Amino acid sequence: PVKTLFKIPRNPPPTLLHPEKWCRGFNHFISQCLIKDFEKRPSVTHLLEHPFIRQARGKDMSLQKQLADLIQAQEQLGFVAKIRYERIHTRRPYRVDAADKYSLDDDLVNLEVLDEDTIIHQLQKRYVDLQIYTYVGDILIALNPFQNLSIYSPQFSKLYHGVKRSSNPPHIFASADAAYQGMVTFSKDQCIIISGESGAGKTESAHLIVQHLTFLGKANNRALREKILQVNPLVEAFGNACTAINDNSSRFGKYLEMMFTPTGAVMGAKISEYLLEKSRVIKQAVGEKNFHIFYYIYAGLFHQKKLSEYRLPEEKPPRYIDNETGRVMQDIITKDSYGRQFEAIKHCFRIIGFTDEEVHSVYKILAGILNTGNIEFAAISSQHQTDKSEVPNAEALDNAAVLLSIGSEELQEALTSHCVVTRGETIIRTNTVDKAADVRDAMSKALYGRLFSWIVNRINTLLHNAESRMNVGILDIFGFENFTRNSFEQLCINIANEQIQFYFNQHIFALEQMEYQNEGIDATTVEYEDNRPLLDMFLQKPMGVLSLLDEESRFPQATDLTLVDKFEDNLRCKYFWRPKRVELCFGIQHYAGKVLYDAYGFLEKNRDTLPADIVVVLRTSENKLLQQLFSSPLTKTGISLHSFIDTMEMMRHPEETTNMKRQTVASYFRYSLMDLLSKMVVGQPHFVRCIKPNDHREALKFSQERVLVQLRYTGILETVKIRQQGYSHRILFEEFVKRYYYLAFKAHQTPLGSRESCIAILEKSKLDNWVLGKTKVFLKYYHIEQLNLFLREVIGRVVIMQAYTKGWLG
Ligand code: AD9
Ligand code: MG
Repeated sequence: PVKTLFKIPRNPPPTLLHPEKWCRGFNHFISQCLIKDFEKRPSVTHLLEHPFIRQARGKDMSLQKQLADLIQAQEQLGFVAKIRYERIHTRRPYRVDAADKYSLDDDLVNLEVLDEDTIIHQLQKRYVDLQIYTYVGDILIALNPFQNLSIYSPQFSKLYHGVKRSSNPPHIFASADAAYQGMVTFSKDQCIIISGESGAGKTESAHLIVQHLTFLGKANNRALREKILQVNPLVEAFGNACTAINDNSSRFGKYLEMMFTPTGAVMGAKISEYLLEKSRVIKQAVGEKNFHIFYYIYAGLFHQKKLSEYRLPEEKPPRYIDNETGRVMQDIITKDSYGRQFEAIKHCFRIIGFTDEEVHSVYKILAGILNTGNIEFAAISSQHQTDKSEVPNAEALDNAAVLLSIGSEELQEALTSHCVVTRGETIIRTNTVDKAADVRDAMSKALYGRLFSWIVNRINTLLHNAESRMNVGILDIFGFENFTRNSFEQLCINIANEQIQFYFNQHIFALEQMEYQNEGIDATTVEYEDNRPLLDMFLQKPMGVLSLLDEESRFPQATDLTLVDKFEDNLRCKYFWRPKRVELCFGIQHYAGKVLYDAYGFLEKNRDTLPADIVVVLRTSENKLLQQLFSSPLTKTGISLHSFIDTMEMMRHPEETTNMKRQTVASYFRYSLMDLLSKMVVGQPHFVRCIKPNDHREALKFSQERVLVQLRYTGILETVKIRQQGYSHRILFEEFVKRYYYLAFKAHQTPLGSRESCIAILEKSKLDNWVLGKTKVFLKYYHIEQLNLFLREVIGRVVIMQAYTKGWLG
């Protein structure tokens, strides 16, 4: 049972929520010092002993009164949050004297027995107690609760703001806070890498991190805060979809950088998107759906009776969104959630700053894509020509053309025929029915892919701020996937995950152990599963999977079968195998498990060709946005690399735009991976490992088997070992002294950046378990936290003293 410690006002005055306002008239820094101090030790007696207050009490009664109010309000708020936390989150009774509520089992590193069994039991015990977060040193494990927990309110953001990590139970806010504090304290970019399989909770975690970071860097700009909070919902409406595993599965990789001033005020944001699964636009597996936005817009317009305005049929939803005939319409009529989402998306567009004209163009293009999908083809057979096709349903063609603001005859022409230039002569060839359908679908995919990139780039332009100096990047990519049928998209997704795992290994194991050796430090070597050979198998040139795929894509005669033969001949390693009797199948032993791929359509998907005839027609569009999507020049206007490559290719080989020399998806993908890595390596990494406790999306259900598999492949056991034995922070002597000399030396002293100065600082701070190498100080993850707290206290004291001498306190 939870005891209510304070009477909580039923309608707390609004000032209660704004600590800065209680101490209006005080120096901001001083009030922040007091608040921080209080948060560290929520006790009135302790706070009254603060040197600042002790002096103020003797001086000024009104000041004293204000302070008393501040303390009381702060105390109520703090305790209210903590009581709620106890009740909701930990179900432990709250102890009044618990200044330090850290419990040993919050961090797996504290376990004495280190084996899989113990770790699993520990996580299970916590999970059923609704403690979904657990630390492994500085890494956070997040188990998907599959239910809404009330632990993400602003009170919780406050609770986790700038305090020692051990003051509270583990939480995603604490990880966000660590990144933020790291950025502000050391003026260094940070990067939070969220990994885990599909449906494990990466995207939710990313939202929560953005929420907490906007809270921390709120500055005075509420409008900007609002804008940043709308970015994720907007981008996800276009980039997420319902899959067999997750109703809100990310079908693209996202790296969101939040930009800050040197003092930590949020200034803007920037998104980079990776490899949108465009093929979903034209076809979805059984039980899966198209991108959310199509349903939102169709339902929204249906309820507003505006379908006809966008030339969308009312009786039967377009083919692209109704793969299980009838289901969609039933959902739209019986549930209104899609319609509500449509309103929410409209709101996102408006808040972020898209103009009405832009939004209208976006809707028109979306409706245009849906109509394009309805265009059918039939063979015209005459005596001489059997491979010609025509469009029997002219209405769909006209609708698409009107919505895309292009001529319907030109569109039909571009779909049913193509130009070939040979020896300076242009010849028109007709398309078969199948070919015309392929061209149609290629056009829809290109339209959607470019629209998506344009939206992302437009957001970046609207939220860009040239003054920002530092950033915290948040990586949320599509998780590892293993379906009954796995295609080209799954291969790319899984390679991306392989790369993230490699990055994790490098950071946690490889670099760490190399550094011990170089610095002559005796630390036990921890064995871990290195996925480098596997990554090489995918990425190396010229014999890696992606290179072989590209090579085969260049042969006009190649088929998916010759591709698998080529893999079999060249990939001679234990990670690749080819099952007997299933021709187009091949298997790969990924770090996260075995996956069987079906190579059907690999070559076509990799070529991803968009005939020049279609580009030419789309460029004639009277819709300005559409024109922009298909024309050069690029980047600044926000056109994606895809469009850039098309343009370059067209300029270089006007006669061969449909041939296979153009950029393939595999090479673009390789480029994206490199780009992503280059962004990640500049920042200080923080890792969040999401784990899916069961495959049925059920709350409180913990499948030991499923969790064990994930613990194994993510190397959690090894991580616990290395975090227990190792030193996660390694700082050059000189840098260490520069950062922390305040802790042992006077402000006017200039100690040498030497071994001796480091020892003086470490001894003065009364830390133990640290080690000195040849050139660096080796610290455990908790040392840094301790040192930073000491530093903040010392600096706080200095500032307060200065405040007195300058008479800021009236
Ligand atoms: V995928 O690789 O994009 O297919 P994610 O991103 O790992 O996957 P996601 O964040 O979308 O998974 O989580 C899946 C579902 O789990 C969500 O839709 C929520 O219903 C649920 N979830 C995840 N985390 C939380 C949480 N902290 N609180 C409540 C959660 N529900
Ligand atoms: Mg996701």
